[in-house]
Amino acid sequence: MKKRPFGLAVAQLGPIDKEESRASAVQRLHEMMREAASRGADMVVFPELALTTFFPRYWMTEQEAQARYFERTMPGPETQILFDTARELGIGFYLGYAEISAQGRPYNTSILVDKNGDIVGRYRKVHLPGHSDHKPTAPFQHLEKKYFDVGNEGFFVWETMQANIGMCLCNDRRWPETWRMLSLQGADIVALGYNTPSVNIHWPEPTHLRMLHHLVTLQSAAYQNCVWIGAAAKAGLEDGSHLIGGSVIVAPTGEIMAQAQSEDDEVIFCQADLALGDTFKQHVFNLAAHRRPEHYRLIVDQVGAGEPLGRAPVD
Ligand code: ING
Repeated sequence: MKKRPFGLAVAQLGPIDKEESRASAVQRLHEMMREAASRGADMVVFPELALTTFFPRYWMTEQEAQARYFERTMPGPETQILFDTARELGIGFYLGYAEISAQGRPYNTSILVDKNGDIVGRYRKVHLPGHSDHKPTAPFQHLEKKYFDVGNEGFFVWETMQANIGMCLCNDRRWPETWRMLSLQGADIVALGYNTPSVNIHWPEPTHLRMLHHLVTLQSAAYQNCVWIGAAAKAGLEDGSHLIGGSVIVAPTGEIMAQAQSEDDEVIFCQADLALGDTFKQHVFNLAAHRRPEHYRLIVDQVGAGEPLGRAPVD
């Protein structure tokens, strides 16, 4: 199988303090973009909501949130340097941020930028976790359902930088439907950023399960969909609330090829061969040869779990 080399980097961010400026956060991203390029990366994956602290942990009005934590233009004055540097160094990037759309709607968004510094794709988060009501007794909030609309554009794969690249965001990775939508479009690579609190505010879930579920989700998704995955955390203790690290690069075999060791700013890198996924796509996960959508109707037609449909055989 002819090799298809692709330098994949993931830039994990440590905490962004509530008072930290966008310019300061962008400077950290900029330094990691330079390091990724120096290690031969064709693309670097940045976290979800990478320009500010993870503000859905705070109760405020939508107006306050939008004034303080959202971007109305991309690139904007503070983020332009990332686009200029992408062009200067010939490296693409994935960036997560809070978007106010041209129609004035709020989304948890990521963009895919090519080596010319041009935005080739945009994704608006579909699976919004958490709640929209105030939970005053909780140690922190998780108000993505309050501050963001459900993404209105769906899941796509873009052909760019000699690869088919798909995007998702954080909670999306927990839903198999996300990955199948991307593998059905021939994805070679899926980029995603995440902010995953280590403490569950809904029940006393052992914290070690956060990392287990994060890794097992990505490793099975990579294998079952024959994709390389670059997953970038915003990590560490942000304003007293802990976010897991565990940024990883996962191969289509399901093997972890690189993993962050810290909960700070850290670049990980893998000289990937996109052809590794091709072998699995042609054999064990040849979708055209093996899938039987006529037996999967419930997956699309039904939202929540219903009653068992099994009946005794009649013949
Ligand atoms: N954060 C978390 C995530 O899905 C979460 C929220 C954690 C939901 C653990 C369920 C279980 O990783 C975001 N931003 O989606």
